[in-house]
Amino acid sequence: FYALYMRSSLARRVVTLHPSPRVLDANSSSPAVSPERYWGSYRPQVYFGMKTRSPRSVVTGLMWMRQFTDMEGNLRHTCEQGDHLQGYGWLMHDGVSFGVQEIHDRDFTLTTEFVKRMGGDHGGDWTWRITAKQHSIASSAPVISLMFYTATDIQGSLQAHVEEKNRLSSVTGTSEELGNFKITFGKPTAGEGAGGKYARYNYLQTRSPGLDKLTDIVKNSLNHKFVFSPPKGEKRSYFAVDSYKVTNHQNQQKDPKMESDFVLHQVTVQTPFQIEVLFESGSFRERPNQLVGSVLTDELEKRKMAFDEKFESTFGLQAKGFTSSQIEFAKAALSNMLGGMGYFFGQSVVQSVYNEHPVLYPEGPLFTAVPSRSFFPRGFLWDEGFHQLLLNKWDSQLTQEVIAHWLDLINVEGWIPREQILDDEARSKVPSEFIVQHNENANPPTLFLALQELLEKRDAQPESLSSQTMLPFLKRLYPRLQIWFEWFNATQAGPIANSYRWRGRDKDTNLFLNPKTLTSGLDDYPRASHPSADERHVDLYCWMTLASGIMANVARILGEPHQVYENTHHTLSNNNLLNELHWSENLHTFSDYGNHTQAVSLQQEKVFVPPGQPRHQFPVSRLVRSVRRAPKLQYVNALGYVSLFPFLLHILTPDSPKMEHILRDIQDPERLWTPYGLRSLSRADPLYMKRNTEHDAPYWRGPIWININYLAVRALHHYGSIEGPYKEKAATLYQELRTNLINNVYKQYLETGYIWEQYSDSTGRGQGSHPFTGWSALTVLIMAEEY
Ligand code: 6A9
Repeated sequence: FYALYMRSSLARRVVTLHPSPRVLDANSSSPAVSPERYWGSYRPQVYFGMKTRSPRSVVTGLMWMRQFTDMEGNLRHTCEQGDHLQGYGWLMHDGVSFGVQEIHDRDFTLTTEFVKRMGGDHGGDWTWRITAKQHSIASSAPVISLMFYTATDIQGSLQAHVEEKNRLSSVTGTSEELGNFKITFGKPTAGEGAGGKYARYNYLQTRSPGLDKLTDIVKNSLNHKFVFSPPKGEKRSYFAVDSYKVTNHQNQQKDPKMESDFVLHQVTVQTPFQIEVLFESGSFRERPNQLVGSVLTDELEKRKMAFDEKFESTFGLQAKGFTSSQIEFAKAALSNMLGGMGYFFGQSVVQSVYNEHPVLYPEGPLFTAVPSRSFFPRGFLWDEGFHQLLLNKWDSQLTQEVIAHWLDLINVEGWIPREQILDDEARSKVPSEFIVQHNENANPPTLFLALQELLEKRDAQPESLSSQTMLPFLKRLYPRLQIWFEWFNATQAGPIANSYRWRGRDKDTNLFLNPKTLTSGLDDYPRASHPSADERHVDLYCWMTLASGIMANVARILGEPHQVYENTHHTLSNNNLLNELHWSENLHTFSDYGNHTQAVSLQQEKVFVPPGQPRHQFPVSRLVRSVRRAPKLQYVNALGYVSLFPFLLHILTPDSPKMEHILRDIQDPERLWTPYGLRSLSRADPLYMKRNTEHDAPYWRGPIWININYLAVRALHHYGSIEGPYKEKAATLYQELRTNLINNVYKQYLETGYIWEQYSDSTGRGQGSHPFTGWSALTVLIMAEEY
């Protein structure tokens, strides 16, 4: 019995939250405490939508489709690369009160703007303005259907108000978090102050089994029987929402999710046109006027001006002489990180060795930026530290809140799940094998980088509001930081004293050219060919050096005992130890160590599919790894981002002779230097641009990544401004690398309409997921020279 009890209590640990008081009060996101941030564009996964920062928020959103086109299924809703839009994203967004977005569809552009107005007890009002314009007047103006919707998520209710047959003029509703509210749909005009336009109206009122099903519901309700017949134009039938049957009524009663209301207003009209949608909060009683028409225009103008001013005073790009087009690019980069912030609520699926099956993590909120609105619109732990480097410059209060949300997710062991897939919408985007998060797995503790920035800003601006809230914030954060740090120190310890090792490498060594290390964040970057407990990883050693230093600082500020952190930091910062553990005399580079051989390759192998499988009896060929020489314990012969970490995180002393080698590798075009930034893996490396499996293209084996390049520019700036034998060299390289990075990311943006996940080291072209305005947006800081 005792053994059983032990086992089940061990099994529960992974889903037991840390007992220290939460950093965030339970009501910290409520409209009473934080009205300005209640409503927001916190649904980065849709092209345009808003919700509140509350558990099961009522959501609002926009779908659209072009009529009379041969293109089937051009309904747009969630951000999808498959939609092949020519570009979309926020041009301006202050993270709080307004935003301006442009969406370039095939032959027209939608501008989506929102402005909020505070009042009442529920986060106030807001208005949307959608403006549609065709691209070229050479062809006939496209007819577009905009579909504005609102949906509840289990709680709350909505009532549709229909006038003139099919025109939904408004939706009223009530929910726990919003009280009563009303959404009014304006009629399309040819522009502000201009007359009305011929339009057709349709609406849908139904129930939905979940927010992840909204697109399907609309698709299944489309009917082609409606007729668009403008006064002087041709009569044509168009697609519109008609009726949608909730199928299983039995189910509807049992599943509370079937209780969700879904109301959609479709307006079909020819470009150019403009439409406004007004949200009014029931508790906002004394509004001077309605936030529509010229009132809205004036408000928008004011916010735009304030945004421009704050942008210049924060980043100073005009003063630095950037062109107005470059500055617009930088504004878009920042705005997309702000406009890409999401408020997610739900539970991760996690597993420890004590759980036979995956289990559900406790429910909780996460307010976070996301790397990519289309491909991974959810929180990633180490991405977030980079995001906050930029956002902290804009709004330190925001950074504090985000860090608090992440640390409030920590469990009693000190573990934070790396990828936060919290609700059905998030889950619907992830293949099932990637959903479960394992508690042995780390991810670089980049939030310490963000904390470092917060502390520096506090020193620089002691009078600011965020500096004043800093102490109470740090106090509550501290026990969580402690256990987080301890978790890394204990669970990711290496084979010998003061060394560290990433857990969770791929185990099936036969299938991969080099088993991946997703936990390090650098996925397929080459490590020891044969994962083993003998490994030690130089990037993790450096992360721990950084983390221990920040821990010591925070402890000192709080008057807590700091000796242990200081000692760790002192030990790890000792370059002799670093050299002993990680310097490869052979390769003249910092390096991982482990059971390794260079003599590996992928070979075609003919195999017979086992009986019972569909292609039984036919030989199929697949790639398997062949090892020509047995591995042995040695330094891993790879040169790339991992080798640079002692430099990237400023652990090398400025007079270290290793600097010489590092700077040489950096500036060598045969190794890391390209005209577009530093490549992730040396061109001379045996695994340079090698696939890991048949289906797994090189990722961190050559392409240029902006987060690490940001660290590289920052390190060159650092070593270029402190005394040492390499000062001048570093300063020169700083200028060149900075220029190359800015020019390329900017050029690709102009050419493609997007900021990208990574850039080709041979052509500079953007590649991978897009838009990717997570860490690639750090280009703004590189422009501003804010490190
Ligand atoms: C898998 C695909 C529709 C990979 O930016 C997030 C992470 C980084 O943290 C990491 O360092 N990216 C980098 O190597 C993207 C990870 C995406 C995983 C999504 C499911 C969905 O298919």
